[in-house]
Amino acid sequence: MNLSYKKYLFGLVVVSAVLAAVSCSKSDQEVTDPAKATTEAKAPEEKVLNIYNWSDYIAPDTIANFEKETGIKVQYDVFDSNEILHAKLIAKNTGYDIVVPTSNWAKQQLDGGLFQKLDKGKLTNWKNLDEGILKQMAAFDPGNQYLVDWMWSYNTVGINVDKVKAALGDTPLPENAWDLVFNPTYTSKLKSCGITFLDTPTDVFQAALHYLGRPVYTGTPEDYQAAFDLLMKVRPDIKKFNSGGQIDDLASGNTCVAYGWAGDFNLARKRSIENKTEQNIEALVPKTGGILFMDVMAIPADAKHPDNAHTFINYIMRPEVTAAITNEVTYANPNKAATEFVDPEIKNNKSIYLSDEDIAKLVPPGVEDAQTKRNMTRLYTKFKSGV
Ligand code: N2P
Repeated sequence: MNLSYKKYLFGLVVVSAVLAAVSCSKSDQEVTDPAKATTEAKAPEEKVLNIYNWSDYIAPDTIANFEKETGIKVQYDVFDSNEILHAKLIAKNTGYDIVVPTSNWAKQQLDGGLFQKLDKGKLTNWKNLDEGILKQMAAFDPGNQYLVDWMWSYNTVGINVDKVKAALGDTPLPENAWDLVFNPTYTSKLKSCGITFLDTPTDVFQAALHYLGRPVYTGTPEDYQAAFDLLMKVRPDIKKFNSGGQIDDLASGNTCVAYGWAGDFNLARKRSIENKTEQNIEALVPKTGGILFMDVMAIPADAKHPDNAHTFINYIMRPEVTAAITNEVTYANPNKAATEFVDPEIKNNKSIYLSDEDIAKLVPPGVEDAQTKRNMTRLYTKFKSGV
């Protein structure tokens, strides 16, 4: 073998070793850091993330910890109605990178092309999610391609136990908790200590339809008319329509009965204890079932920071991060790995983490079409004005 051939062979070995090292480090990168691999092709995103979520729905350090860890600056805005979020989404250019609609709205938005598909390769914590919840979500997000649950709960009746007992006098609490907001025998007595309803057509009609034993999401115009007639009977007894404000109204003793979200009723209970207002608040679990909902994270189609959005969603799917939110806001999360980090008091609260029997009774998430939603809004406006 002459020297130059030896040199040539040596060169070949060096070149292939370098090539192997390069291709190995590239494939390592693809496996461990897919986000980097995809961003390589485009200009890196500015370190900004705009989030639009429900009020009272996050732990005090969730955002601060994320910012510290990633250097991404978060603008976090809140709403308390799906109608408000929906109006922004259909007008486009919301400026948001993550929004959190409820299941019965998300499907319509998804079908309308308002969201972008998740890049599951970037969501390495996906494995922590509860299979049962993913299956429920597949009913409105086939294949779980667009949405990740933030928290879940159910619509029900919340009461201030002592005030309600006092207002009812000799009349015992009803077997069916829904009677407290839909049966004039009870509402006429409870109006003295203050009844509030959520201020949103969909949730109000869902409950009225459920109380009447009619289809909650797929009713005919005749079903909605019957629900309207029922609502009008209790209308004179309703003090106030508000959604986000129910927590403080209950915690301060301003109201004694509310139709709303179980999670918020438990939060009102917690807030009353923290603020020492001594109101005994309870989320009731109706015998005929509550109405299950999921509030889901989605990335708008025109989001400017989708990579940062994925980083945030993946962060939320960490067991400790989502458990801290549950511990703060008393809503159940969709993360099976998080349960061990949830405070025992919350884990054992049967109106937050429902028994299997009570879960089976919940009305599963569904979707009303746009026409039905318009009809509800028309009837709801009449109901609210009371004429
Ligand atoms: C949280 C409100 C949850 C909203 N405070 C229900 N979709």
